[in-house]
Amino acid sequence: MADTNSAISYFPDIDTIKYEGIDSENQLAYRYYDKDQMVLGKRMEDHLRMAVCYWHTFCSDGMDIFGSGTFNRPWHSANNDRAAADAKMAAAFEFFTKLDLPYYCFHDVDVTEASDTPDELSNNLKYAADNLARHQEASGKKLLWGTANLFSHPRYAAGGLTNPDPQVAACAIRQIRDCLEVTHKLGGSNYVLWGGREGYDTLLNTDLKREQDNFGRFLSMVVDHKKKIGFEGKILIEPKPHEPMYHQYDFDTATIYGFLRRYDLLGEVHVNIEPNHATLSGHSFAHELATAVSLDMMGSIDINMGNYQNGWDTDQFNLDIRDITSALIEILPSGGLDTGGFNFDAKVRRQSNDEADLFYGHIGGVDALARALLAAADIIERGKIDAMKKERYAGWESGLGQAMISDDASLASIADTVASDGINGSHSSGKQEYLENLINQSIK
Ligand code: XLS
Ligand code: NI
Ligand code: NI
Repeated sequence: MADTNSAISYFPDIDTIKYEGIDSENQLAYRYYDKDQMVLGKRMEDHLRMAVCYWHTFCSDGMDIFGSGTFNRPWHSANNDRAAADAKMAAAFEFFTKLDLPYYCFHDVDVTEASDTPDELSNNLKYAADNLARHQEASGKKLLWGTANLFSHPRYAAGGLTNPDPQVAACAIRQIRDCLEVTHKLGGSNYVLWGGREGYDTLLNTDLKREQDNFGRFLSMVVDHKKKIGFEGKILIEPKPHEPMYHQYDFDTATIYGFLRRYDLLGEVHVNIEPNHATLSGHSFAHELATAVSLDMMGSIDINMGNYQNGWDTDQFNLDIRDITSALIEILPSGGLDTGGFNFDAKVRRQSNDEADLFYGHIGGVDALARALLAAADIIERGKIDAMKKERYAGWESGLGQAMISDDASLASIADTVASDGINGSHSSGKQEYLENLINQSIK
């Protein structure tokens, strides 16, 4: 059994990160994130519900496809055994505590030692879950979501739930069952499915209809199981258009809406949106959030950003305050994130091999979110964007607009109005530049 009160510190030179305000010169301090500050009637911490992810920060050794690891973390060891998993967990909870953020997220394989068989993974996950529960208890940290990794093991090369081989799909289902139950036991707020290999590399070997039908059927079973065990969190799908597969079925929020509708799962499954995945699918972060809100699908956010010059998932800490502000004004008016939160699905660069770099990365990401939250609140309180939108659509609230959307209206009745009333229509300004300026004015 792992000792959760271990005296070893993995970050001995770093104290708990505190709010010091914008004039601070301390690079290990927050300038904007003051967790108790009230914003739009809620504490900052409760608005943002920030989480640290296990995989990029504690599992990665900096390996990329051209070279091996560069990080040499003190909690890593050559063999991925139980002692290594225990050490990694101790480092992770020390880090969550020192950052003073409330949540974390994990994949089953992030928290367990290497497992050769599905059976071993189940047992190792049970052991890890007991340790996570003890760490949560000791630190007060909470689980934002758990997920099963159905993309790293070679058996999942052709997918998990959409695999052509039923035996592989059964292994995926077992992993999901186990991880969903562990997430429930740990009081998780959500359970995520990211279909990294649910898709195809070539249509020449792919039965698209069968794979999607299986995906829909098995996802319904996940929802049934969630209800059976009494898990009250949300089930979330994380859209991404491609990478690692050439095409992924969960392409974007709108595609997932069509899928859920087809398999009668609307209202049962929501989305976990990631800015870098949004841009890979040709959308902005704000577009994906606005779409999710309009379709009642909003779940949670994996906060990060891509590099504007290349076309892959670089998972950088999102420092683009304007981009985050534009996104936040899409979700705050409808009450914000509910069971969701902001999970830092972001990694430090391969050359950033000091443990302090992990802090710098997160501190930048936390402060960008806090600053954008303040800006978004200011925009909402000033009310000018909302007023402009209301005015723009005011015609639909009375007279002709109401008549056109009433049950008696038909194509012909509407068309005839134009001739009889001498309607000509007019073009009024969309005020785009005026609106864009308002965003910048609120960023302080
Ligand atoms: C990869 C995804 C992944 C999910 C969790 O691109 O973002 O990290 O969030 O499996
Ligand atoms: Ni993600
Ligand atoms: Ni990603």
